Amino acid sequence: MARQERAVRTRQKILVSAAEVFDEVGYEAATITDILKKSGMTKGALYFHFTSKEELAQAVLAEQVLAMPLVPERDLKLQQSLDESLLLTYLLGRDTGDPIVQGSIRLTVDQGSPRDGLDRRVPMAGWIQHNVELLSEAKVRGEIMADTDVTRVAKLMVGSFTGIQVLSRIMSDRTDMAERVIDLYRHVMPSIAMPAVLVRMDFTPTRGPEIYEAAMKLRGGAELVLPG
Ligand code: XVR
Repeated sequence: MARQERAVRTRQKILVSAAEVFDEVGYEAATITDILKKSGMTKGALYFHFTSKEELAQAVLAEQVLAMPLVPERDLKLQQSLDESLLLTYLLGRDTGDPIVQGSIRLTVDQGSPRDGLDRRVPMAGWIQHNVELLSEAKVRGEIMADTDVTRVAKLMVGSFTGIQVLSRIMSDRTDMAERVIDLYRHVMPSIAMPAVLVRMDFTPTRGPEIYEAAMKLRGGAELVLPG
């Protein structure tokens, strides 16, 4: 295996282990020793890629938006947004979860100590930007009302998703999260979508696994596939 490919795999493995530890115990309580143990890597390998716990956490935060697989393109960009929310919900599920997404989201919402040095704006800014792009495309296509301020709606969606996620984790260990997400879309879409678009939208809350399968198929050849 090429040296560079091996380095990429090692780095990824360390990141996944770090995300798992952050998800289990939170940033403060996590130690490099735990992360090392979980990854099965040598101290040298870890310190070659990351020099501190803070750097590891910041890298996990940076991966959050990237860790989301692309969902299949939909005729309606508003439907695509809903699909993404159901996919993210699926990736946060106890049995279906993605360690990077889960660990990274815990790092984002855990307030931490004021001087822990983590910049939690990185993933949030990424999500807001992503929503601005998707909603702008929806606007160009005439899916949403012309007077809609897409930046404000983008922030509303990211903030609401985060709130629902926290609530659902507390109240039901996220088992009711898909339902909460659908409630959000059922209430926000009528205030931004053109009526003819609204009636075409699918608000079924149980589509997460199906969207995930479709996203994995898409990923197939396109992405960097690591052997072994
Ligand atoms: O932006 C998002 C979607 O487009 C739906 C609106 C999800 C934003 C997720 C934000 C993340 C940070 C904390 O979730 C948290 O709970 C997919």
